Amino acid sequence: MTTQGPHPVSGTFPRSDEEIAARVKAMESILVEKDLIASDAIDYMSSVFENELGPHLGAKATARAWVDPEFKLFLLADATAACREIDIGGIQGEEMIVLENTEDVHNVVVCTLCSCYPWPVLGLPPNWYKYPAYRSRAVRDPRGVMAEFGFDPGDDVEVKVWDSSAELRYWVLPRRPEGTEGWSEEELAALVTRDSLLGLTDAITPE
Ligand SMILES: [Co+2]
Repeated sequence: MTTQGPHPVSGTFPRSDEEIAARVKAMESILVEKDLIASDAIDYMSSVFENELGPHLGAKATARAWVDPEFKLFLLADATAACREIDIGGIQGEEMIVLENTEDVHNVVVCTLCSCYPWPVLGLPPNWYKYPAYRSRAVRDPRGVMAEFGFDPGDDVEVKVWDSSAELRYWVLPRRPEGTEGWSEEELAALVTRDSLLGLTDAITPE
């Protein structure tokens, strides 16, 4: 997705990846130079966000819910506690709510105000999640946004849009794809994408 227009708060336009990388590098140099942060701390944080947090953890929790009805109930009742039970949790995931997609209801997640996102299960948000175009259109025209992701939930399915905040961060439990009876948790987890955990698509249906 692309976006037009300046950011409503900062007034600046989204920048190129190269420009963002240069600005981050400059800020990092200043923080290290002023002794505000050690460079190994920055390396550690980067490595956590690149290698440890991410949609593979949301996929793991989803696959567990698909094979374990008790865990699924726990996840829907108290996502933060259920995730903690399988060693998933941390900053920006203190209050998570999981929304179950069904035959009749398809849920979509957005943060209309900024970019609140459940880091422990999804990692950092993609750039488009932060852009005004997504934040407004996900509310006004969720079916149109899903169509851009190549997905159509079907006319007889109710679409609900959920607005995350700093206090509450939503994510979606996609429907278990047909044709996956008897699959292992690892095999099932491979069908769960980031976009499906945001409700923009379904999980992948195997051939
Ligand atoms: Co936000």
